[in-house]
Amino acid sequence: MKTVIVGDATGAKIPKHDISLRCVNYADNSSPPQQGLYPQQVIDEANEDISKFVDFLKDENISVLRPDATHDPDYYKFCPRDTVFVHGNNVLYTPMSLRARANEHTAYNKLFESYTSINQEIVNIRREDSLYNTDCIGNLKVLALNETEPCFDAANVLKDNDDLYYLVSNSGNLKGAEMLQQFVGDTAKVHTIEDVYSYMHLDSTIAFLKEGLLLVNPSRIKDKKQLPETLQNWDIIWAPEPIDIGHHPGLCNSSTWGVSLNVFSINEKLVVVEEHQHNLRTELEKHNIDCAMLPMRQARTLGGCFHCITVDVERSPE
Ligand code: DAV
Repeated sequence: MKTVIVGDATGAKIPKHDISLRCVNYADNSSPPQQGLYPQQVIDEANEDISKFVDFLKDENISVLRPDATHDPDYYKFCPRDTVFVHGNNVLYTPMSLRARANEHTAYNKLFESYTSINQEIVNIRREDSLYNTDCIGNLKVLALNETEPCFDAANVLKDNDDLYYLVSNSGNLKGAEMLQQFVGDTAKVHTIEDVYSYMHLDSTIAFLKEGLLLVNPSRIKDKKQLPETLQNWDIIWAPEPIDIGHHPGLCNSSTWGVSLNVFSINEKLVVVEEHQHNLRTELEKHNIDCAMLPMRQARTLGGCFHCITVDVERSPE
């Protein structure tokens, strides 16, 4: 049985405006919205949809861990995938790109206390102004992070057993990939993916469905050759155009792909998909993958659908 962490929208905030928020989240030249809690309706709807998802996981005999209820986040605890990287018995709280997320690991680290064999490591970095390159604002070709120190969100990484795929983007620099390689040592190989997508995270660009089968975003990857060599002989499902579910007015942290491609795989034959993505469902069913269609109404507002709001701990409690 698998164990999964599922995020919580309680206390989700637009943080204090600073150079990190401007460069990492708003490099597309839109301005950050006013600092403060997300509207209560956004938080309530997100938590209602999360409850349905949690019930579904429990019905599938999956144990669900939730973030520390007493933790009041500076940003949020909605997307544990962004923060927590699990590899075997090792948990790495990555050196995240936003200053407001520097302490986000405190929402999760108690969850692993009962796993005596799990080793947790927190990477602290300085996040000085020199880490951020303001030339990225309005210019996709310039990335937000300089190479002054390793910096990456855990969601810049996807795992296929001992091959780790790392997106170099506004939320992950090359030094971060080197640090990740050092962390896993010779137990795994880090493959970088570059010049594919400048913004946040890898999980709206590719999704692993099963060994040898990949779901790929054709608006970002036009040719297999843009993938690391180890993935070039895989079968690819080119994802159909997403259905836009919209977002709260003035508050948007995700493209439409961040909803549709952001599927959560229960096993090789079953994935959780946002309930409006019927074209995607048709494609997946052609490959004998069933889709549980569930709501996540605030996925674009808060910047996360079923993959982002989870982390597979990949082991049973002892
Ligand atoms: O496509 O806007 C959404 C964030 C995924 N963690 C996108 C990325």
